[in-house]
Amino acid sequence: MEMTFRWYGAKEEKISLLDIRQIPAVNGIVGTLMDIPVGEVWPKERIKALKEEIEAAGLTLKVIESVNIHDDIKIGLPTRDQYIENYKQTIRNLAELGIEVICYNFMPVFDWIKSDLDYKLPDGSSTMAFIAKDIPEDPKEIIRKVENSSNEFALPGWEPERLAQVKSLFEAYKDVDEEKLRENFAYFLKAIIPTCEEVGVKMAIHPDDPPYSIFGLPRIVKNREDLDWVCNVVDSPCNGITLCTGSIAEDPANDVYAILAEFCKRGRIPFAHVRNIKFIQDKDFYEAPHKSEYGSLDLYNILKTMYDNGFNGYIRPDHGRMIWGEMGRPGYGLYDRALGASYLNGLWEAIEKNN
Ligand code: DNO
Repeated sequence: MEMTFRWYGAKEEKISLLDIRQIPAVNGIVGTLMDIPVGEVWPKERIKALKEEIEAAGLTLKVIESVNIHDDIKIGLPTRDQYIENYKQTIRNLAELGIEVICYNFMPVFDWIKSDLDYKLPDGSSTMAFIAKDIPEDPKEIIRKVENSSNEFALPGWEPERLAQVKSLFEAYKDVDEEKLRENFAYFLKAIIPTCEEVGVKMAIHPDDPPYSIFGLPRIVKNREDLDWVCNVVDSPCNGITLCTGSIAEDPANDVYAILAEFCKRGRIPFAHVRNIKFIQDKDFYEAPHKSEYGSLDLYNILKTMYDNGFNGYIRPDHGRMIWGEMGRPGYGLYDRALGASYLNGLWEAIEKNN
């Protein structure tokens, strides 16, 4: 297991690499190039510069999150082949610079959806929440809501340029149902996984967040059966999963422990996002502090299941609350994620020593 921390890049962050270096036992950065438009090739020089900057701070860069997928690929337009070629070139460029894992998602239009980015907890901290009745009917409303509470940071998957086209995007997806989306996903995986095998990179699909349909958009990475489909459609260790405990568990019908056990055992989880959520009622929840007693998930059991089933990939603490007066990108402040990393590291040490 190697503990990592997501970092958006010097121009996009208040958090410095040195801040991260000072979190005990966090050695790796989960990096990105936020400014490269979706669909374009990530230039080698830019990846090299990012890697050098991170290494100069005494950290490593082995995981990228995310290389986003152009909508033409998800919709299945004729232009997809060029975007797929670009994606393959990005994979090659990343591999040349030592990247081992690429986290990505296959969700139409939105990356993740929450109703609240500033949900107040009784201790005065704030967190993100999903409360079904607060999700507006008009998807444009949710964009306005997110923009108003993002503390002026661009949020992953909510880049303003893309969202400006939200109406035409909905139009473009109107004939894409689950079956069609799955077909397009299979086409993409069949095209890129051979390149990953050639250069030694693992793709790691992030589950849908939330793992059920919203705004009538299709969802195809939402439960055990979907993950099984992904792993079988191209049966290769390079075709893996970013197991996000928070996202999978947002549907109470999903048994996150059984899913972790199965796919760790199958060697298909190179990367995990580990966070806790607390159900309020039905599927409504807020993102809780990592420690088990604050949420609905048992983080000890999560890590123990991973350990027992041979997990040896990268982990990151997932979203944290805003605490100690910090203002920043919702979910991605320094302090609560650092607490999360330390807690997860502590659990892991105990599990390891007990075995
Ligand atoms: C949210 C993240 C997601 C994730 C993407 C991967 O905070 O977990 O935005 O990075 O879905 O492509």
